[in-house]
Amino acid sequence: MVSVSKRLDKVFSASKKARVALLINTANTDPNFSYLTGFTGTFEGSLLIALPKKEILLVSPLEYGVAKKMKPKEMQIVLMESRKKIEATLKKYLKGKTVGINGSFMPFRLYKRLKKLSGAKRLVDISEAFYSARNIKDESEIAMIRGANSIIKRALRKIPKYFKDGVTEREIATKLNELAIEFGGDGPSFPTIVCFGANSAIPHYVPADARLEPNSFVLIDCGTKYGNYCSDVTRTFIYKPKKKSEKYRKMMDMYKTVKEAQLLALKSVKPGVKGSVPHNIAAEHIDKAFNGRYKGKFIHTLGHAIGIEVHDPGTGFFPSETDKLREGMVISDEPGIYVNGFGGVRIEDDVLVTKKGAKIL
Ligand SMILES: [Mn+2]
Repeated sequence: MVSVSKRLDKVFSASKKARVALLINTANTDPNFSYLTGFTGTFEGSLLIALPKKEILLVSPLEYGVAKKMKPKEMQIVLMESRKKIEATLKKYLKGKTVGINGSFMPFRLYKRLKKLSGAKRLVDISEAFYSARNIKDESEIAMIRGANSIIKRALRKIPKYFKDGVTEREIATKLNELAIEFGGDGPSFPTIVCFGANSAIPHYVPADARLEPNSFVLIDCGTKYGNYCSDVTRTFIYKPKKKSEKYRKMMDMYKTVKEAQLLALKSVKPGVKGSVPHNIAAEHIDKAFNGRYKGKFIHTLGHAIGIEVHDPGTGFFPSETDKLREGMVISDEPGIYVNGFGGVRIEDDVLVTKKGAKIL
């Protein structure tokens, strides 16, 4: 069960600037709206007034029924029947006040309109307070991320059944998305990446019409949404390996090196350790392997926070990260080696920081 009171506490204790917040959804849902309501679904145009102990949701007739049914106990629902009613409600809570908004999401056009309509003294960006609240996941968030992981991993275990000579990257990507939905996912958390052969050397490749050939890499980076939360997992396969070939041996050298880097990084994760440490351990391992054969071939950072957004605005495993790891953070552990013209290997799991160390979700 989502504890909205605890989330409100976390946000307002991190916000020095405002004691009331106003969030609005556009065609997209503000991630912080999801955080403070626990609602899944769009709620387009809905306005949320958040106070330290309660919330007022202004909702259109379209979603009034759903909101009534799903609402947390701290929430009062107001139907947006007319402009007058909206204005009166906004004024009641916001007039003359300093009001916190999510500056990372609210369009400037709406900002101006809402400032006028609410009579607020000023609107200030408190997105940092939301980021700091969302950086440490609560139990229900961890349960959702775990669910999103188990669904996508089940799809990834099944996908090799569909590998065959001549199948295209697009076909495999489509199948993967289908499997994730079949297993309970709410849709991809980002466009699925499938790359065959040398295409796997491009980390953010877009699947196209390349056809699968024996003895080549299949790299799949994918995730699903589950109850507002994301997973982000990468697996690299070798299709129909020719075990005596030179190419196979080279592919396996890369694979082993990446797997070792991932595990070494994982072992270093515990509360109190700087976020840069796991990255540096993985990078150093890759740079030194096989007498420097892969030096400089790990071309991205080791990991980013995961939550409502697939790249959540939290502490990560970056060389420049000075934050210390804390219990309840969820961060990806995704080293890779990319050799242009030959191929790439990336292995990615989502990791929960616990008292005892890292736990793969
Ligand atoms: Mn990732």
